[in-house]
Amino acid sequence: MSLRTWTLLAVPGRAEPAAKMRLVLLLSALLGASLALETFVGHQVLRIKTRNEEEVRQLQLLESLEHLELDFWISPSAPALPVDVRIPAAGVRSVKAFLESQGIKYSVLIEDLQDVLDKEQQDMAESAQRERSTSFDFSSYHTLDEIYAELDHLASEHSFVEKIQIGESYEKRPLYALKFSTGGSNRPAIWLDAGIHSREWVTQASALWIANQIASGYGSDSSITSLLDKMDLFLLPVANPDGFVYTHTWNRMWRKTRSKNAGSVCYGVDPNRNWDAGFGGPGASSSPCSDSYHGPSAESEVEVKSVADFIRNHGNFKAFLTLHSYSQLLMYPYGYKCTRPDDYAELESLGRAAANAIKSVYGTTFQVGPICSTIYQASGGSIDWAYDIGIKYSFAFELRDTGRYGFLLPATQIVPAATETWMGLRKIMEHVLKKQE
Ligand code: 0X9
Ligand code: ZN
Repeated sequence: MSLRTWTLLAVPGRAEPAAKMRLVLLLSALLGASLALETFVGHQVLRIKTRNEEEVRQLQLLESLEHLELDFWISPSAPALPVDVRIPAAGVRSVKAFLESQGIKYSVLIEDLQDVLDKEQQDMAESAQRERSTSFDFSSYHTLDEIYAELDHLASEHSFVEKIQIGESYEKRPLYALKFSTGGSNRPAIWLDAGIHSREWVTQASALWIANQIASGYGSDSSITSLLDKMDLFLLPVANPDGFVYTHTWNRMWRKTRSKNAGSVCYGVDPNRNWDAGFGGPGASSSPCSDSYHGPSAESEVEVKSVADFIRNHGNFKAFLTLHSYSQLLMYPYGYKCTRPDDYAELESLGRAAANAIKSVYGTTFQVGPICSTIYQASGGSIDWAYDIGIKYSFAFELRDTGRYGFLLPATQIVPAATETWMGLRKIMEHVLKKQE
């Protein structure tokens, strides 16, 4: 039984609506704190600024010490790039003492993670109350069931939008995508996914807003209309549904899939280290307890294999776009190696044009570049796989913010983040269409 059902069942039937709502909120809070959701009281997120290779090495050493249970939101890679790390309450003092003893500079991004999580839960509960009488609220976070219901709703409202199932997760949840197609057979297509890392909630939420934008823009927005007159678009808003449900019910900070690892007590594989592109190379872990565990073999995760099979079977994809958070980056291959792709010049200039389009909305800056030099070397990533099978326009977006809230971006920023991201996506899609003609 889900948390939500629990709280609803627990409400006495004859309570007045206002009192009932207070009870629901209270019970959700109590249940959230005690029976279900893991709490993060006293956890801090630090931003560490390294100044040389030696300091990077110190942090990489820290990252390798699994018993400390540090959660690197941004892993150490090069001196110029920031490192963000969540530290459980018990370790805050000693990690800070270690950094100070080494002369490594840091600041506190989040004082107490649970305060931010409580606010997020409260926002969701309030929006769920508001929504009963109205339509889907794009400016709040939603459960998997709510998102899947909205896919049905979008498909029912627009004749050229269809909900398709491309597979089933490890825990047997359907992998639903929206197919936007105005005709033809097996037209050249664009792929867009979100939420392969389950805790990156702004991505699933943005994907829904973007789906609605595209659905309602056909026939009125010239860019969407000319695109869908020639090409199909496939949008997978929750690429890792098991992980996503887990972030709602047990651990908001869950990133991986939920598959069982043979011979280990730890669950899950990093689905963005599981693609068949430099599999098992640098920037992936062979330890099942690591958040960047690559898994036993490429495509061992059914969520990854389902998408890879779908794209291979279709055979006519021209662009592969994927949404992650956070850091405000727009990246292209490669991540598993640090050499430039053949299409470097075109991808770099298209990336910059997309970043300019993003910036034109609210002034948000996205850095552009290959994965390896922009964030860190990471093998087994999806866009490298897509590029290497011949899908030239392969980009990974890292949405808002740059660390103030990290993965816990307040719901008030969903629509702004989605709006600016859409401008960047649209720039890329227009270019892909132009190259088709
Ligand atoms: O580590 C990752 O997988 C990505 N960063 S995140 O903080 N969202 O986990 C960056 C990797 C680049 N993306 C792809 N290779 N698709
Ligand atoms: Zn991610």
